[in-house]
Amino acid sequence: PLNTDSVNFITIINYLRARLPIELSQPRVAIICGSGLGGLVDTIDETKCKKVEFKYEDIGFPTSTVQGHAGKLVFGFLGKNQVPTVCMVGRFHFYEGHNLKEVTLPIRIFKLLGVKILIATSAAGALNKDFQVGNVAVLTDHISLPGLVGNNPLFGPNLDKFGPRFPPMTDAYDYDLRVLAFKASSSLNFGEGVLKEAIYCFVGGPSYETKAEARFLRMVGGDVVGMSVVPEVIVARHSGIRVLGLSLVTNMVALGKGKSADPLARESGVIEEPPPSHEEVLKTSRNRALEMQNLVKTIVELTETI
Ligand code: CYT
Repeated sequence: PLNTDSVNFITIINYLRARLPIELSQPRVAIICGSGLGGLVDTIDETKCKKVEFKYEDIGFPTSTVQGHAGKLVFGFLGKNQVPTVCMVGRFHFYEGHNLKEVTLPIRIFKLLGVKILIATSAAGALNKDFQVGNVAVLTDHISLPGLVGNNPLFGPNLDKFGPRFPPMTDAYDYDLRVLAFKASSSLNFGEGVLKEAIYCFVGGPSYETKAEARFLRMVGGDVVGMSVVPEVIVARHSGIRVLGLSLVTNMVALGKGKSADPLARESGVIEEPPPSHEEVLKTSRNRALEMQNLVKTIVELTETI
């Protein structure tokens, strides 16, 4: 198991600082590149300073096991106004078997590096029928199913240096950053309704939701469902990092009851979304990769204004 103690944070920080040029050693923005957003690091502006990459295995990070999720940390200047940024290309998921301290280790590192804003991107399935594949969910709130029953990344002794024992999660998703997301979308001519404010349900995975589970999540107010984002957001908020959550809708989640085998049962509607597949998720991510890149980059540029 990985060492997620504070001493190890310092080891990692020292390793990074020793290899980063001074201009990049205090990034203002951290971006978690979910499925399909890895290409963002190819748009880093290298006129002022070359980007610096670290493979996760070289810096004592956990290593990612999911297909479509490479593993590296990339430091560089993003956008026309050269915002110092660190990008996580590939993240860690609870379902891979990492504990939540491992999943969120990078966020602690970001805090120690001086990061002020976290942009957490991901893929998600839509529970809300008003959403469409290709929409971008701008997270307004979350429901952490694992968290409600004891799987919270802050479980255990509190790290007082980072934040309080009982941090509030009301308004975890920063209003000003959400405004910037909508500004960026209109300046890129995304069209009305492409961005959708949404409540994100975090589930453990790796199996996708059943239809009954999906109806349950919809009933309690979820708009999208996914297997990431929330642990990182909780740890970021604990230490006062401002958070923007963006989830690309990669599939519509099946919510119907399906066909009944009981001859006495009233026939129920059988028109339904197909079961989700990782291929579908990756395909949508690939199709929308450029839009997501441009959106995130434009938001990063605008962070100068808040
Ligand atoms: N889709 C997704 N559930 C889904 O249906 N990307 C995550 C979880």
